[in-house]
Amino acid sequence: MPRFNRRQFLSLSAGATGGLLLSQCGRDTQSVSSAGEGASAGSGTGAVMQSRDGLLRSQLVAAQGSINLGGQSVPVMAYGAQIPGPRLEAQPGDTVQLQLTNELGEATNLHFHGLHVSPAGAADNIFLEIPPGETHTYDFSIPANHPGGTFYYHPHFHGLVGRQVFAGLGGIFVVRGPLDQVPEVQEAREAFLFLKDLDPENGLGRARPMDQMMGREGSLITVSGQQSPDYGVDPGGLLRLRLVNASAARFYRLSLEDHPLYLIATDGGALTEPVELDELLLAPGERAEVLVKADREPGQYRLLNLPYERGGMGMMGGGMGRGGGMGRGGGMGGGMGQSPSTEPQLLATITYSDQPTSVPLPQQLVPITALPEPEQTRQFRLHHGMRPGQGMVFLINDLAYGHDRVDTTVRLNTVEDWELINPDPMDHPFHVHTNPFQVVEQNGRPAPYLAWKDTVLVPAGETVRIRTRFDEFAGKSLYHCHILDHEDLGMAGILEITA
Ligand SMILES: [Cu+2]
Repeated sequence: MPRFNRRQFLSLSAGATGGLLLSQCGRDTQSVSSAGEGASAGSGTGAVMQSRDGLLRSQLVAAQGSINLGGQSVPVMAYGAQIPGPRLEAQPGDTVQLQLTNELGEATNLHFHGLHVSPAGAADNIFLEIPPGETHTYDFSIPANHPGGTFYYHPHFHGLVGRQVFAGLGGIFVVRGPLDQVPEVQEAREAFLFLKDLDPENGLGRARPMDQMMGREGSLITVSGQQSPDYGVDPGGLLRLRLVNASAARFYRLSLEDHPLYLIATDGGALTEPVELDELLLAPGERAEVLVKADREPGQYRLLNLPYERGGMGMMGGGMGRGGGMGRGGGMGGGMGQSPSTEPQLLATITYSDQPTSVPLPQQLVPITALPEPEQTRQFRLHHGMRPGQGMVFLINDLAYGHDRVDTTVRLNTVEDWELINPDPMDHPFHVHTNPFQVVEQNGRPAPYLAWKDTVLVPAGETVRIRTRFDEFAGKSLYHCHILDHEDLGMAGILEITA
């Protein structure tokens, strides 16, 4: 007897309501509908492209346009004329053939953020340049032992990364895996929350000096292309939120009214068991999956973005860290940084349905093995400065990014510890391509649980130690700050993995 499959139904309804759509009528005056304002099913909003018979074959067009959001026309760049771009879904072992056509009027390329695939050739090669008007086909294999998880594709052409991501380019890349087979997780409703701020005034403009210092933030926050969307949950049931911080610089400190969040996956996939949290901080580039247990009074609850102070420039060159007079969350602004919102912001609502069910929280998820002791330890200092003739620069170990310079050479199949040291008065989220890592300790405190990450927040004045194995793929790769204006201004280094 066919069994009613709630997840299938939900993916259809999410497809009908998710995503902002740039319509194709007219070239420069593309009229656009936000999905929440009546885009109809089948219009292409919230498109999902899934692999079939081991092959994910798809096309993406990157183009400029505008969307109508909250009564305002917002200039954007988008994949497939929608924000977020189409969701790509594959399985471990699949081949990906993705044709990217660049209609942006400037160079671009693609990065498959978090995927453990080759950094070379036609794979996750961020050194490729796709000139305007040209098409390139990405073609790579996802290893058969690749973990499942919520990954993220976005442009990565150095110098334009912040601008293009800020303008709206990005999408979710899901690899299905063992976490999807955990019975309680399977029973949960599934929702994708692509957190992206947009800027009606300067969405496609040049970065202003303040934007360069702190990274660009837009005043309009969208969740999967909508403003404060609503997600349903059945009383007694579970809701699985797959969260992606797709913003170029904005942080999200998430909290759900009257409900804890049960963390079940981080950037690189499943945890061993759920971790109960009151709130969850997601820096740019980070992803997480949480379960919400609908065991409160039926009603509507707000998913909030709580205030968070990520530092600022302080007195130029003053180098004041936390506690050095620039209180965090103490109501003082960040010096020359952006003054953070002091009020919680509404991101979404979660509403109980009238169809009670009973799904317990899972006890066990997918086991994680700790990496062995490192063969080598390196240090990376993340900081900024002024350079004559260049102005503001962002540096790693005193060097700004050099396209022709290899900064760090490692050997394939070795384990290393990297000490990420942030003497700056502002936070820097650190991202490494190609191989995930485990956080070992933060400021000398051991990490509270084992987890796979590819982006880790290094708060102002703190040190974070990560451990990684350079596994399977040789070639040139990258590490960098995921405040993307910092990356474009130099806070990036080339990693060469030698066989
Ligand atoms: Cu940074």
